[in-house]
Amino acid sequence: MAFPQNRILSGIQPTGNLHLGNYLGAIKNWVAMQNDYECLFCIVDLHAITVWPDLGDIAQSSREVAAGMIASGIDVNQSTVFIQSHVPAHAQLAWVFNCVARLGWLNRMTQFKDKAGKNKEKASSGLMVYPNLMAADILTYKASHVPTGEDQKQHLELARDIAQKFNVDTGKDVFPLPEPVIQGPGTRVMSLRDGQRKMSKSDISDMTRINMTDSSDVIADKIRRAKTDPDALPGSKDDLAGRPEANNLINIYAALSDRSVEDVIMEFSGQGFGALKPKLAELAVSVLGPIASRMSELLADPAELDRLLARGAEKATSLAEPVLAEAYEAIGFSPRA
Ligand code: AQP
Repeated sequence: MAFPQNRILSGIQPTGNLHLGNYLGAIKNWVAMQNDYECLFCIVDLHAITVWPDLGDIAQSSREVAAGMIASGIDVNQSTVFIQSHVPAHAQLAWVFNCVARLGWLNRMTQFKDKAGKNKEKASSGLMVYPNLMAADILTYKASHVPTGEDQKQHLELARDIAQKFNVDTGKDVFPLPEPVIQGPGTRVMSLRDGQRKMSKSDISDMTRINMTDSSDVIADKIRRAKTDPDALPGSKDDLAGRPEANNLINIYAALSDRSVEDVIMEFSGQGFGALKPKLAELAVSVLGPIASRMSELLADPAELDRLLARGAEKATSLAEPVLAEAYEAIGFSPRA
């Protein structure tokens, strides 16, 4: 059977506040991809429990992620938006992949080492096998492409290794080898308090990130108080080396305004952060303000959001179940009468 040529799967964890990094690094690109690809966007709640027992309100966060996607321009009539746990094939195929992937492969995953930290023995086994579930997310739809930030490149490689090993071991060409779609500028948004750390939902300090639901005043305040350095803004990209906070603010400006970093550097060259910050705040409010208002309208009707997500899950299930059945058959499981 021919594999889909233009199918994208991407996901986002319902682990807390959606932020500017999620918007610029993922959602904004997804909106743009809708016309070129058949898109499946998954709210990966099964991944969110790998940090057990710090669970939070997963159901509410899932609705917020759905609202954030729709408010940003994901069209649920064109793309499939759904919650991972609503489509059992993800977990079922992940089990198969737990048996396909070798422990040595998982031991090389740098994200596990980062997330587990020094206390590896206390990390959940789910955190260790998380990349197998990610492989299942992708391969259960035979996705041809996966939008991939730097931090997920290694996991996509692993998904390809799993697909290949499954096909070779069973002698059946069940899974494609998905390709990365590397994203443009703004891919990596850093913390407003430390330009060397990623802006993150789970950072304990809210001042490190701009949440997609922040009010205009809060956005302006966070940008005003963002960490900077004492020098004037440089005249070339090379001069941003060793200046992570300046680099971050200029990158954010460029990504929000759809301009090149060089162009933004030209505009602010020789000026202080006092010139950049108010303009950046104004820009961020002009982009995120309408999204935040639409999100709050959507969140005011949770039943309607749940209905949209159920429809997405139905569509996703109809694609995933035949692939799971094909994989089971290739393994040689007894067919269900
Ligand atoms: N700071 C970021 N810059 C650019 N892109 C980012 N993404 C996340 N943070 C940034 C992208 O958003 C998508 C969804 O990410 P995720 O929620 O599945 O997990 P994450 O990458 O682990 O995001 P967080 O915010 O750091 O979550 P927590 O704190 O729960 O671990 C992905 O495409 C990701 O690249």
